[in-house]
Amino acid sequence: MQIEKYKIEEFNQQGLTDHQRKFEFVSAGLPNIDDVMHKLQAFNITIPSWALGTGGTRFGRFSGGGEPRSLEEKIADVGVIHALNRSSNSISLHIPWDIPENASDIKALAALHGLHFDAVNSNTFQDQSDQKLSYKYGSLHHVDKAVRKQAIEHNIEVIKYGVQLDSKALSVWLSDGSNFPGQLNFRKAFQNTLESLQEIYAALPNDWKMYVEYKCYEPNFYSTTIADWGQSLLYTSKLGPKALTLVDLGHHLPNANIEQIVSLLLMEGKLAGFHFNDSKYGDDDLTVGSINPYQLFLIFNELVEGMDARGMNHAHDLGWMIDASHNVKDPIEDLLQSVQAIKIAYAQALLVDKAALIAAQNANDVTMAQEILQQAYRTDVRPLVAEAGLRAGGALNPIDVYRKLNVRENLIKERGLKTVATGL
Ligand code: PSV
Ligand code: MN
Repeated sequence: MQIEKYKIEEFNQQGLTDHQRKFEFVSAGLPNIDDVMHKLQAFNITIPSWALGTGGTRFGRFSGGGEPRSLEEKIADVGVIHALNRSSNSISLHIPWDIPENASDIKALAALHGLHFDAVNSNTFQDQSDQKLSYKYGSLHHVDKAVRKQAIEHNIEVIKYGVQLDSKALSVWLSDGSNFPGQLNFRKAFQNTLESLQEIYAALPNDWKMYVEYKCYEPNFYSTTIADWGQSLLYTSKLGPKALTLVDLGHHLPNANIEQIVSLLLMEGKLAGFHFNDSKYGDDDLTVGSINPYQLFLIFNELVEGMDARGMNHAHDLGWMIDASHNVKDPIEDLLQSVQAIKIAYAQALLVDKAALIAAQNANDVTMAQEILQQAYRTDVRPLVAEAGLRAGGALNPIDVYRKLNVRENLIKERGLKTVATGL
């Protein structure tokens, strides 16, 4: 389903006067408003192909219907999101959940929606029906060289799919680990993984990057071979400049200071980018900003500070992606909320008075440093984000327009209530 531009414009007209009043009020006090607006308009967040269907837990899955049944339909759904927010201009595929049978047709379809392909993701955490050897005891770290070889070949195949789609990065997340003490020799598991990653790294095209994602636990509950940012950084440092550490917000032990991790990875030039989500307990994959929006703001504060220090382009020099699951909400609405939350945190971070913050830090003025951050965080930047969407040709209020156009109802009519399995 494609959303026509004139329909979005019609709805925008209805809320325009009220929006303009709010925008003028907020922007009046901001000396860097033009820069902020420019950056907000340029900022896009990738949608993962596996997030368009309803998620679930091992206890059940409750579909709202109208879910995409094919890669083509997933692209159409991302097209809906992008038409509404003008901030989601790419899609990330997980292989083999989504195999592009005819890459040039798929690219052309994506381009019709103004989309391109971001990182491709390999999957060695599940066995596929046509697979010779099992990943029950791991993949790239496996004690059996033949299993490692199979997993390496899969990653190289994923790169080949990515090349056809003009992707520029391979994202590797390994579930490899152990469930019980004694099951694994940590050193050998590390070395096997490193050697396997080195073979994959050697197959990367020159202009590609390799993202190495870490996760503290699950599905393994005693050890994970790439469990934290330190372990990932060890691999990415040994691999070379094309290898970078990917931060998925839900992959840390409780209360980890993620913003500090982000700051140091950035300082070392080793931050790949993000899988955004939110969580209360573990890898909950909740809507971005739904539980701890202040943490998200603090992360963006470090990003803006650190990227500016390195002269990086905010929009293009890191990978920005959502990795969330939607068990009780409409996936498209949930993704619209996540993108909105990311843009709000980014806008707030752009408002931080950096000179004043540096002065407060140098004077050990702890109270003032906190005040400066909270001044930015407590600014209602929603009119700025709405204005950026409007200027880019999107909706003032994407969820409102999505509902008024009955998009989900139309998708259910078109695709039925039948559900498809999404990768979980
Ligand atoms: C693992 O929990 C993860 O965060 C990885 O990024 C996977 O690719 C994705 O979720 C989907 O399972
Ligand atoms: Mn992830």
